[in-house]
Amino acid sequence: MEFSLFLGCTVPNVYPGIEAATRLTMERLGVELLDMDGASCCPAPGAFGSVDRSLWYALGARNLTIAEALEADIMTVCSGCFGTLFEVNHRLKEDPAARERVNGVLAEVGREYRGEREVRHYVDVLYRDIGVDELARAATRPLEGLKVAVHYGCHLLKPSRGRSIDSPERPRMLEELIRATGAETVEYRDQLLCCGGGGGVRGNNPEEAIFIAARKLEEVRRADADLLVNPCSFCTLHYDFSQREMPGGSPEVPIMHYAQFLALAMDMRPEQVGLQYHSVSLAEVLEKVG
Ligand code: 9S8
Ligand code: 9S8
Ligand code: COM
Repeated sequence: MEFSLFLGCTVPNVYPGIEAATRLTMERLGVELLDMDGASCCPAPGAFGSVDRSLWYALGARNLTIAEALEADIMTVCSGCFGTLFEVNHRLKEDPAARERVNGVLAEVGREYRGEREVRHYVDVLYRDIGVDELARAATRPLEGLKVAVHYGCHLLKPSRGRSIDSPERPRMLEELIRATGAETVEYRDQLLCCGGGGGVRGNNPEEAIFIAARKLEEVRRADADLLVNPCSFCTLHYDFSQREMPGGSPEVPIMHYAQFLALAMDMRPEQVGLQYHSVSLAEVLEKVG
């Protein structure tokens, strides 16, 4: 199995640990990741997609042509990047007129979108291609005793048209992926709500974005979880950073991307996957798993 690894902006700029975790876990599972030289911002679904659709299509399609040249489907570790690249790919495959317009723009830079590749998310590849049984075998350091709250975010499962990853309203995949590592999952109120930061809200209306994150994290605290695990680099950023920005004080919920969590379960060291750089300390969580 091989994929073109699409990193987006948040991972290389803020969380190189998520990149390391992605590469280390996939290597352990025998999946090869190819570098997408020359890739740009996906571009972000909220910030670009809702402002200028033709720019969104053209830049998204340009990134897709890099994977076409590598002859390998894309894998993303950010749900926003997944949302953009999946939607652009899906729409351009279905709509010949849109494809022709986009190819007119791409011709100016000597590229052509051909619709030959699929776009996948890291957790979807783990869940549907590798499978929880194989993951449980690969988890050589079971994370028993940890109580984990999961956050799905918006762009992984929605809009559900064209996606067949999991139920958009009653998903179970992240819970199953967590349990494969030996950890427990806990439910909390408003679990499927946005982290508050996506859709350009963190940039444009930070007070509201922080208010929503605080509300969700208080529920996570109330459910007695040790940490929150999620599949998106941007949700990770918003939850982790905004706890330093909450006017009423922070609920101090440690945050991890699923790739980092899986890396720990595969017996990798916390510093190998950048956990020492998170703004809410993971020390207690790490102590618990020994
Ligand atoms: S790229 Fe530029 S801003 Fe971001 S991280 Fe995910 S969404 Fe795509
Ligand atoms: S960031 Fe990641 S996927 Fe999103 S739009 Fe609502 S939730 Fe957080
Ligand atoms: C969120 C990306 S992952 S965006 O803010 O909705 O564009």
